Amino acid sequence: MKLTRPLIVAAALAAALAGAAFAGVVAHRSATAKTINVTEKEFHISLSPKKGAVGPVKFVIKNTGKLTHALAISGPGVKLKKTALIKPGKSATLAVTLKSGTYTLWCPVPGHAAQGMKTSLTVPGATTGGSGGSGGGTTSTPATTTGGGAAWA
Ligand SMILES: [Cu+2]
Repeated sequence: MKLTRPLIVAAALAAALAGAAFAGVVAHRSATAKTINVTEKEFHISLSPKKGAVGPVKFVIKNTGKLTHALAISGPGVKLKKTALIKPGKSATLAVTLKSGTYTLWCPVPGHAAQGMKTSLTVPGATTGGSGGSGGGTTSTPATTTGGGAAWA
């Protein structure tokens, strides 16, 4: 069976190339995607862990309910991302790059969010690679009034 060998090598090479391409897309830099598990049922969404981290994140959404659900997310840098409908017992994944701030997650199936399928995910500021990060913004120093009105004399 010498003939099958080149085929196997070719297949392995193709798989390696595909793997490298996939890694390149997902990893971007050196950060590896963390996983946040999302469980959906009537009518509740639970997250594990409950806090996110800055960087690429893979949401793994499992529908443990009896109805079809889905997951939508919006927040800093994410206008709107959502899964297709997830049938009972099925799961889906959603890749999102998180920034610090608060994200809203909800079930986009009409009526479900209103019944409780809505939650939020807090992402604390990055502790590594200080690109701006925390602070700034609200430093509204009140106009220095030292010296009082003496200048008006
Ligand atoms: Cu739902």
